[in-house]
Amino acid sequence: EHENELEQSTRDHIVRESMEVLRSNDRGGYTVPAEGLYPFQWNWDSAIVAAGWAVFDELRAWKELETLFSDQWKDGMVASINFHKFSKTYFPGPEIWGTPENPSKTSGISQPPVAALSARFMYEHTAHPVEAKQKIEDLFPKILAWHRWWYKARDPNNTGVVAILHPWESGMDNSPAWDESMTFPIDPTLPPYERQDLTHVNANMRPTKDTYDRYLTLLYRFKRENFYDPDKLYEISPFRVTDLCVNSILFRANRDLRWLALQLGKTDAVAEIEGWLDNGFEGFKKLWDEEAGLFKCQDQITGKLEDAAISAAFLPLFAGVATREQAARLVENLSTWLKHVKYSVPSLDPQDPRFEQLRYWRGPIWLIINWMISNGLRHYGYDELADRIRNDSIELTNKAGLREYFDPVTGDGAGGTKFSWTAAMCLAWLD
Ligand code: 9WN
Repeated sequence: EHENELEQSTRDHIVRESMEVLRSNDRGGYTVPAEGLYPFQWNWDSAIVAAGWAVFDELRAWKELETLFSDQWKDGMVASINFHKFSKTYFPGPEIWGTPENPSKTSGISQPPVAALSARFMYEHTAHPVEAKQKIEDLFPKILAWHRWWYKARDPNNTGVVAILHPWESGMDNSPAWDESMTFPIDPTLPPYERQDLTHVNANMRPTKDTYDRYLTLLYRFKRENFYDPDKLYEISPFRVTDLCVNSILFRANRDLRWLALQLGKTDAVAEIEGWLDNGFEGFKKLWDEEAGLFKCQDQITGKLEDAAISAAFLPLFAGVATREQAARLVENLSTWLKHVKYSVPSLDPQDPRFEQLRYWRGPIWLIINWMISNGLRHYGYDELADRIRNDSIELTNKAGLREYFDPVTGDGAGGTKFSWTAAMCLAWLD
């Protein structure tokens, strides 16, 4: 009894703190991921944060998505970063990206398309259905245009799965899944640059200099190529990978968009989205590694499956695209991983020699990925494992606070502090 009360008061404290983090990271219509470290509006962060706002301020939640789509490109792309106000605490900022469409106001690449998920979540949980329906009416064509962009710009050969052309597009920047595809030569004419991330967090928690040189090699190449013209980028990019994170989220987002289309009676759109789902189901088959019992990312240039087993291998459960048999193999693998670390879910198989418990997407736990995996496991009936991930996530935030990510071995917090999407997950998922 006493313990329950204690637990309740800790939970109340986290909820209050989470609301406080969103309020203090609010820059008027959009929320920054973390003060200083990430001073602009990031795409998938923002969509997740909208679900957090929805728990205590619906109007503000809709506003988050509206602001995100206010900088949508004419061709439908929604950029990874929207630079609403000037800041010099992040590199590369608008002066480096130099995109054409909204002069210097966004980056020139995209990020995992979470928006449809949040829009559905908000519509399903609304206390004001009439107003919410209007919001959905306005947002629907914009989200649809963004999904169309993914297929047109990033799957011109209609394989059912889309490419990312930069590791930043996956949201899992320095994942070992890109190691083999990030071996193209570094541009020898790369202008000298100064990283800002290292002024905020320890170097051992961030990507290396070599990795940053390659991020920038791609950026400058895309900028030279007729200012990020997506029709050209797909052909010329030395990095072209089928990413499990973007594709699982896109698949799930299509299911949610289809649901929204049904609410709005948009039958043409329903048929179009069903076409994407059917193709997507076929496309995912190529990403299954039967021997490993895992999904893998694929280098589209060499055709090889990437060897790294990463947390995104479990995201097809969240998408709902895995078969029952595949789900059973995934669960077997995940259970083995968890024998090697204290907390779930590490971003890389802890048995991989490249595993680093603190370096960003090469080992640490990210709460948003935990939410997706746990949600997927529950959908396939693996409640016990889903609960384990949820309980670990609660323990991590109780113990370490609303950090950017967490050490799977010690449970310590790492990266940025007062982190918006971690706060949003505490509000929308863990409470
Ligand atoms: C580059 C904001 C973003 C997240 C990404 C995460 C990190 C940026 C960076 O921070 O990426 O987009 O500079 O490290 O990898 O997933 O959206 O939280």
